Amino acid sequence: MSEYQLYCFAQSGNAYRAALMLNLIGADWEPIYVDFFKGGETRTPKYRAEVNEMGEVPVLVDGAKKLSQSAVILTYLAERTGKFQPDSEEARLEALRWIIFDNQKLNGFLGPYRFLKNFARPAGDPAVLAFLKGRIDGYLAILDKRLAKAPYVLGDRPTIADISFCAYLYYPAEEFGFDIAGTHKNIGAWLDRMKALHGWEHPYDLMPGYPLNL
Ligand SMILES: N[C@@H](CCC(=O)N[C@@H](CS)C(=O)NCC(=O)O)C(=O)O
Repeated sequence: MSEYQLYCFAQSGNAYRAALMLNLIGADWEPIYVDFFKGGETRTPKYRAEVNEMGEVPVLVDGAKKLSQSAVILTYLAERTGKFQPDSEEARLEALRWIIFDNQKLNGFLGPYRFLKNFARPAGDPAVLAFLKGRIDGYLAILDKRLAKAPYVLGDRPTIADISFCAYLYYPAEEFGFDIAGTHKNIGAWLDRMKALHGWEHPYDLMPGYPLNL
């Protein structure tokens, strides 16, 4: 058995953060497929009792330990391996500041936007989508401005803050109806830099469940 197991599915950008980190650090890991769409697995009493009481992916299994929340998983793996770890206490707090912004704001809005547009039945209300899109545009501008200053979120080298921000940003532009990399040149160049890292893989290749058969 691999050293780590990750509960995940291909369409989850939240899970992609953890899967990407595992691949970038060269960890020995395997995915455990969670049937979110058809089986509603995250909402079953069994999943909540045995895997994650919060009813979410990703969940990282390391022996007897089970960790959820991608920010916790990224922090755990960075502390264990020293890889993608910010290099001072000040930098660690700065990374945490951006990771919380990412979780709550940028990818916190992009995830539901993409879900409502592609997967929700009935499809998302246009007024809700317009509200989310307005917020997303504002958050993308903040990240784009930040990345105008340095190649990575915290400076000259990639850290867990960068990996967190990758969550939904490599999914196809058609799934959003707008082209993030094409319209935000600093984000586009940064996504190319992240993609060039050894071990990078696209979420649809890294996690099971694509294509989706609904
Ligand atoms: N802040 C969490 C968000 C996790 C999350 O929302 N995961 C979604 C999938 S993308 C989920 O498992 N949802 C379960 C449900 O709605 O039942 C993280 O970063 O790990």
